[in-house]
Amino acid sequence: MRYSLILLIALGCGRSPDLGAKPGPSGDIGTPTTTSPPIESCDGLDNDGDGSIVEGLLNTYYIDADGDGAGDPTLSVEACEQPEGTARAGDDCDDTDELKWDNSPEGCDGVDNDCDGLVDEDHRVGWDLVTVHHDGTVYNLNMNTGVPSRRALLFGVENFDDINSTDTLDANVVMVHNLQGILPNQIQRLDACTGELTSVGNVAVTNMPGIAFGPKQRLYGLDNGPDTLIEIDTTNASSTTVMDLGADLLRTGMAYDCSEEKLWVADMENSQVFWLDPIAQTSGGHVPITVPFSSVGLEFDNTTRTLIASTGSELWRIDPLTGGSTFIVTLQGMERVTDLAFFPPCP
Ligand SMILES: [Ca+2]
Ligand SMILES: [Ca+2]
Ligand SMILES: [Ca+2]
Ligand SMILES: [Ca+2]
Repeated sequence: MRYSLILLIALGCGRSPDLGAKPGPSGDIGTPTTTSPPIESCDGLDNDGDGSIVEGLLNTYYIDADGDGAGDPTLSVEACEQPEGTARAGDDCDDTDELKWDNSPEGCDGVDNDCDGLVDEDHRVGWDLVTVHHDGTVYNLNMNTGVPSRRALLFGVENFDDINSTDTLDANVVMVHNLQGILPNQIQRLDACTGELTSVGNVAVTNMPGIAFGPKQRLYGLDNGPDTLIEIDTTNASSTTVMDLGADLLRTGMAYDCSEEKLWVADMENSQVFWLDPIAQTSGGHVPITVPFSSVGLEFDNTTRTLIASTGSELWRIDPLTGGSTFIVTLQGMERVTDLAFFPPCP
């Protein structure tokens, strides 16, 4: 018995609670001891002592000579930090031109911004060909079938019957010109998706058979009384004379070629098209056309660099350089389409 008691004391009472585990440096049980190697940093020193100063830390940067934020893919440097005059990506298809880089949006500026060989080709691609009609409806016009589809019903002004010209600058700036009514030669702002018209003011002209946004996003109109081009203030419809047209005009349409910065005029009475440069105040390019107009709507199609004209009941395409005119389609159920413009699609 005496020996058994000694054994029980040895097994049950002499045991240390930490038997078999060595405390780590922090005092935690079971935590192994570790030592981090020195980390190489971009400080010009060989931090990890392997004989190399900056291994694994260099980035590639591309020379950006034209400062457009896109680098020349053929000229790169390796550095820890981005040097001045470089870009992170080598995606500049022309590092001598700050208006060009890979996949740049193709702005209408006469420049091939994305270097694909085509100038301003995407300008207004996907937009709808629209007429703001005297029956109080905004229609999309299908150029393949000639079938109009209702886009919006006009509201906000009393008289839609003499709407005769329309143009759009972007999704939020659309101007409509009303020939007569309570306020003749009224300029209205149109919400092109809801159809709401808001009056801007009355232009002090004899008669205005065409408006178009031109260079520097300014709104221009034709005054067929004195036969002049005028500039219209889009906030209050006040106007100033820009230049004489040098032709006796009556029924006309006007449209803007933003690549060449020219306003094109289709002149029904004299069966011709010609261009106006409102900045240089010059005109030219008069060529005869054979389009059977009864009224004139006009828009410029940048993709084909041709004019699209409505005669009242048909759509025609005009090569403005030669005057060559081709029939496109009959507008189904429509007889007095007097205005054409590309509008952005509605959401
Ligand atoms: Ca560049
Ligand atoms: Ca560039
Ligand atoms: Ca292009
Ligand atoms: Ca362009």
